[in-house]
Amino acid sequence: ERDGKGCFSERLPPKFPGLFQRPGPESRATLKTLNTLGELSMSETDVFPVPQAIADSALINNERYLEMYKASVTDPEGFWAEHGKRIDWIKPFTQVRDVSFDPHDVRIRWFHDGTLNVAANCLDRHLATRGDQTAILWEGDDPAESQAVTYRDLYERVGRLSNALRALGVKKGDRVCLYLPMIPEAAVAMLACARIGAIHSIVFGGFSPDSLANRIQDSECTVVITADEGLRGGRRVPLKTNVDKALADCPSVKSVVVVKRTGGDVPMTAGRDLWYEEITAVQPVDAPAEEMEAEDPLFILYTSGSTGKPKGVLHTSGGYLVYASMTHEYVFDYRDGEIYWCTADVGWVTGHSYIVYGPLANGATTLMFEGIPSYPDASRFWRVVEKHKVNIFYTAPTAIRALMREGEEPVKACDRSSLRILGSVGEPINPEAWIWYHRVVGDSRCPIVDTWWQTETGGILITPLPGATALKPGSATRPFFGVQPVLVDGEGNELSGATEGNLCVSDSWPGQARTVYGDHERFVQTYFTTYKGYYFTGDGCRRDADGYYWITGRVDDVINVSGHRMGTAEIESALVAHAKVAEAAVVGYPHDIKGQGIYAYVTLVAGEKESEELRKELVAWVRKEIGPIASPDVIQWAPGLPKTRSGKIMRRILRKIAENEVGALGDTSTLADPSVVEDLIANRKA
Ligand code: 6R9
Repeated sequence: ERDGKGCFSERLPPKFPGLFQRPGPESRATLKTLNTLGELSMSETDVFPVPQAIADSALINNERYLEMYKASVTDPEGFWAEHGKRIDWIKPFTQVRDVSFDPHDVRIRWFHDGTLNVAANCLDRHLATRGDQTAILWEGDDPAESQAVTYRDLYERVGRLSNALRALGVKKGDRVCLYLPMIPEAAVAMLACARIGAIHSIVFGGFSPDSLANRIQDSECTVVITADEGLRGGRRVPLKTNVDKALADCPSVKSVVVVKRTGGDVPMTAGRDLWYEEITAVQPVDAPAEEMEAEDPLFILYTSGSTGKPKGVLHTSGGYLVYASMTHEYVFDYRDGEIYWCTADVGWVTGHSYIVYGPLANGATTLMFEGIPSYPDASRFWRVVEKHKVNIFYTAPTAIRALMREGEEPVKACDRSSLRILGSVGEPINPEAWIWYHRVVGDSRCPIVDTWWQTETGGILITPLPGATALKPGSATRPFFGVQPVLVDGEGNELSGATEGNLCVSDSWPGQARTVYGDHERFVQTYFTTYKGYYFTGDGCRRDADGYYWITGRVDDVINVSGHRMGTAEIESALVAHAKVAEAAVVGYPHDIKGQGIYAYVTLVAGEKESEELRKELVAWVRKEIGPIASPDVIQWAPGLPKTRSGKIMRRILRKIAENEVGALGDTSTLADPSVVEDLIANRKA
């Protein structure tokens, strides 16, 4: 059984057995009294109250949170009519929302009669007041390299590229693929697309030529913007070479624009490939901004699901920008003049909303980091914090866990007194990592905002607000304004009070994805049919007596490796595409650093021999097919896979074996051949 959707009854166990000690009934017995939302009832050891200094100065305190949250769900029209004004509209909207989650008629429109330009909101409107302020503070892979790009510089760079893209024939609605390293040109390219109304589709530089080709084909991009090579941890990433390989199979692409990053020697195809520096140098800096409707597309971002190929999640302009900018301001309690650093890559949604669009719409200084946390050494993050006096720092639990291993010295060696707020995103943070982040990195001074959201949600949905929310390590705490989380059982019945279930959302918010590019039916099927009337997130979740939400991980066949979403079906297809593989099943298992690791069971075709050499070959094969982020951590040879009599693979059993929970296999009576399981247990890879 691909027991994907709605399999709450077969929910995965906690990702960190023994480590991820979510408060169980025992610790709840220490509670004083049960209370309403906002008034905490836990013992002091479980809760980190809002520091007084932060509560006094923050944009939103708890009273204000409760008031605004109530207004946002009792009168969403009025609430969003007001907050929709936080961005500049060319033609102001008069309509606030038009929403239906009915699977026969899924409709999500926000501010739909308004017009705007997203790039003008991120650039032009700041020129008069903060033209000379740094917009992008770029820190290179090499610690000796950094660059401050002011709002005026950024406006001019975006203008030149907008004109250059128009000269290449790119018009409103065309798709442009970006396959770039973390350099300012990545933000410039996003904003240039937004300025001329082209739809960008960013593909993370860690994806293979094949993955890149599939994404380019699916959205029929006409232009690719890339760099000669990327630079990460001192190593070169062959971006242009990967593009050349991908384009063997992408007839829609007419031009490739290449940024010179390393100066590495890369072949240029005459009539197709152009140097970024050459085509932008000859263009003027002013480029008229296209007037876009609120519901015109802004970007496509591919993400993995439980079945099939990655989906092109589509976000539009008005609602997305309102939501990205509002959450950036409130969740990080962002103040004018602060230095804000999100360590994500622009290849993921976090980079879209919280490196580029949210911060720039708010006129912030956003730090963009090209490198990795471990280069040149394990103190790199903290050296950057010290060097640039970072005030707000937002990263992923996997990075925290990796750095935790290096001890406290690399952190303590650097001055972190500028830090005010810390953030976490991408996967559940285990309390041990949370406490270390809080105590060591933040010197027990800085609130941690554990922000839960998804590519599909466009922005943060469940999160503490620094001045309002007492924190519990491991909990994403409470919903943001306008967000109505609902927990349902396997049949879709809404559960109330302290409980555990499948996490859904019962009403829309402005940042919600509008469709899957080119396949609206798949959008409806994936998110709106499992539980009627709700948006289904694919995550499991617990709600405690204080109304706090604790995300427990995916309930479908998606695994989260170092904060990166991977569909197990994709990895299986890649394995099966190898000539020597007959069958493969992939599951997640708890991994100390990555959160989840990739565990693959592989059945070879008859006559092929299991060997260490072949194991390495298969790992390399998956890296080539999908990219390094999909490399299996474990390959176990499986003479047979556990199947039902009707031939369906029982993944529940495979997960238990991978997790080494072999005592708890559950019901195995439907197995066609029980001896298969005994063999797998006996040959389990540690
Ligand atoms: C923003 C992003 C989404 C999936 C999501 C969930 C997991 C993200 C989390 C979290 C627990 C958090 N996730 N943030 N789980 N606590 N604070 O990561 O988007 O790449 O689409 O992944 O990541 O499982 O469903 P995306």
